[in-house]
Amino acid sequence: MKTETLPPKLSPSLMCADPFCLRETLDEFLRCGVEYLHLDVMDGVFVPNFTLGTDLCRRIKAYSPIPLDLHLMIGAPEQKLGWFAFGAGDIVSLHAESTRHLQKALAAVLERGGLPFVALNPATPLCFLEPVLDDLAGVLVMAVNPGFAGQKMIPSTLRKIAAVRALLDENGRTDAGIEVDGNVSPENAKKMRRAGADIFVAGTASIFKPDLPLSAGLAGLREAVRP
Ligand code: S6P
Ligand code: MG
Repeated sequence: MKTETLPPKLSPSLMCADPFCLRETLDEFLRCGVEYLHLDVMDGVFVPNFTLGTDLCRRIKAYSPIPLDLHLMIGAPEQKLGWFAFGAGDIVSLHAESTRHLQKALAAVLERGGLPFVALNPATPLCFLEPVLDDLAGVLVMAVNPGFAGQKMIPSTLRKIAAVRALLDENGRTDAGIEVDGNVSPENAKKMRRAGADIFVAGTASIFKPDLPLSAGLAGLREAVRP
């Protein structure tokens, strides 16, 4: 099995950031060279929480040159893509469980220059990926049930990452990325990297910790996933 082929990238989760310091936080992420900004959008129906809204996502897109990593945890996302500001090079993750029109939704992201990723909840099997292997730019493997920060990694996640990597590689999609979200501590990230993940969502398990400078948290996570 081919793993660790794509370079590792970090995607800090802004739902974990202090909203009163958002500008300073975004500036610091730029200085630290993070590759993506992970924006969690929840609608209170697909997942039991509300987080970042469309206006805030638009303001962040307008302010920061860092590519977005939009994680849409909303019902029928294909009807709502127009509400979001994204463009060339931005990841847009759509949950396979959230739409009856996954292929159509992925195609709509690609049409706007975005990178369409398919997100899978922990209990969602890989067979959901098979019909859309040609339509996706990557897969977002959830290591926790989405809705909240600060949860524990579900151990089967590591097997799932490896299985997704194998499925992609066997189908000629060595170019497609694997992002992992939820409890990406430096210790877990090392194992996730070995299993084949290449984009790591940084939340409370790694960089948003009391008394830890963001730069130190990012450096620790980067070291953990170093090729
Ligand atoms: C959770 C959401 C995530 C969290 C992130 C938090 O539903 O999709 O992106 O913000 O997982 O990270 P941590 O390190 O607190 O688990
Ligand atoms: Mg997320």
